[in-house]
Amino acid sequence: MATAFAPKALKNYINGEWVEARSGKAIENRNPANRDELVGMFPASGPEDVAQAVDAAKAAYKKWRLTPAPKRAEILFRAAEILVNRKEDYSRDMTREMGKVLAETRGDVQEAIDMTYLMAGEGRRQFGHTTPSELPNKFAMAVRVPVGVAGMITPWNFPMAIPSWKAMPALVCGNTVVLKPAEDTPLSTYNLAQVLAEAGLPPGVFNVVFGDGPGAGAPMLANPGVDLVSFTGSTEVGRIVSQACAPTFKKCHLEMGGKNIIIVMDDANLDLAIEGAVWGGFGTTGQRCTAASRVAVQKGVYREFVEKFVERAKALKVGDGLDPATQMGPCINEQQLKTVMSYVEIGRNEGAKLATGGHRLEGGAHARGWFHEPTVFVDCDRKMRICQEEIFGPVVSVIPFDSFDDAIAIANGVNYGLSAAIYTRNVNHAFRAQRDLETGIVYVNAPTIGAETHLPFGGTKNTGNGHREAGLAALDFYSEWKTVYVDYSDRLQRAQIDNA
Ligand code: UN1
Repeated sequence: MATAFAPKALKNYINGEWVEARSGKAIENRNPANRDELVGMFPASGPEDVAQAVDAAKAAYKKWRLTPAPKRAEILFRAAEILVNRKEDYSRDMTREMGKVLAETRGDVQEAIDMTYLMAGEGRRQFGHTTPSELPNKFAMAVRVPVGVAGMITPWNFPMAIPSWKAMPALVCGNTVVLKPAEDTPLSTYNLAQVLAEAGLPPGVFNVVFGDGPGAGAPMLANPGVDLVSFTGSTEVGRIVSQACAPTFKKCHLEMGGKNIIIVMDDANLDLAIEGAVWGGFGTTGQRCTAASRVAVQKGVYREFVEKFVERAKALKVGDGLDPATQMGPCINEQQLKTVMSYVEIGRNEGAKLATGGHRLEGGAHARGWFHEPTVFVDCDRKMRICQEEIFGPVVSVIPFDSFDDAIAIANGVNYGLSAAIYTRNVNHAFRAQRDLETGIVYVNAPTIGAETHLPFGGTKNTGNGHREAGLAALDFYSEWKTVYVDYSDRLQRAQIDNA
């Protein structure tokens, strides 16, 4: 398990070169399972570094937009192959900096591979429309064109997958990129930049600026050279991003919080539902925007569900994600752990019944990490804060319900709308649920996590602002439509007027 690992000193990647931040200051990247382990140091960038990266991206855009899409795609194809070869190393790096178990970091790198291959394929598609003109001897079509310089701000929970969801479609559509990854997980983005450089991406097409939100994120949002912004993170920061994009009318994609639910009907395969609730609630330590932090269970099976689910949660082995026996890793940092602990307090105070967990794990193998017990509240009321607010940690609230309609009302009674799931063997309920759940993603007989890269990903209400990433939907965000009319009649033809 223990491989030799030397802390890495990372640099920004600007215009095809690895460069220090102007400030000369560095930020520590520490292992959340063992804060004594320094994973590396990365630059604390500021407005000047960001401006340099945006200028490089702007200059590179001139050529990159004219590079044929199939040729851009060939570089992505090579990048995907390199990622395949380095999957194991990059997964280990990711577990060290982010904490989730190795099986999951392998999944994260795999998601990046999937997205890179998918978008490599889109190099030979990016279909537009041709349509008859209303006038004779006139041709009409709509083609996709790139938007320009794309600014990206990415979170720590999917440190390679999410940068890939954003960068790959942006690049294949002909945009150039400036990416600022989360402070907690710079190494995985560094690895991705390394891969893109080796795959042969021209200088300036993909740039990485490390740093924190105020130092490096804010100047990116304010920079008039940035044409488009894609952000994944909290709803609070998403609002700031949206406002910062408004003055210069940047095209803005926001992927924010969730309060996802699993509905378990009386007729469900109960063992399957329990398995799904454990994975959906405690996978990635509950630190997914798709995490199942609410489970609503119909009264006929409520007791049995609670008993078995609590038992399973209690038995989860929490520890260092590099240990193959570990089932759940730490919280990402001290602040996140404190948030989890404060929600445990909130749940207690509002009268939810704590069935298991509720404490920070300390001592022994947990002494130097940000570990928290898998925690289950039962007999919850739908209006409680623990049933309404995103916790982003290993806390699941179980809510009893009477009827199908009741379950849908509970599901929809939150301000978020990312993912929802129903376990039932009744096909009518399954179809009504997929129609009536107000979320961007619905699962039938599967938990709320586990979206695949070739389908649209995103949510409604306070989760998103109407855009989707992944799948073909990503092309819609990273390109604009240009409508082209070619009149070959050799005379003036007036649309709507020469109508006879
Ligand atoms: C996220 O939590 O921000 O569907 C993304 C899933 C993963 C992606 C989650 N494929 O859970």
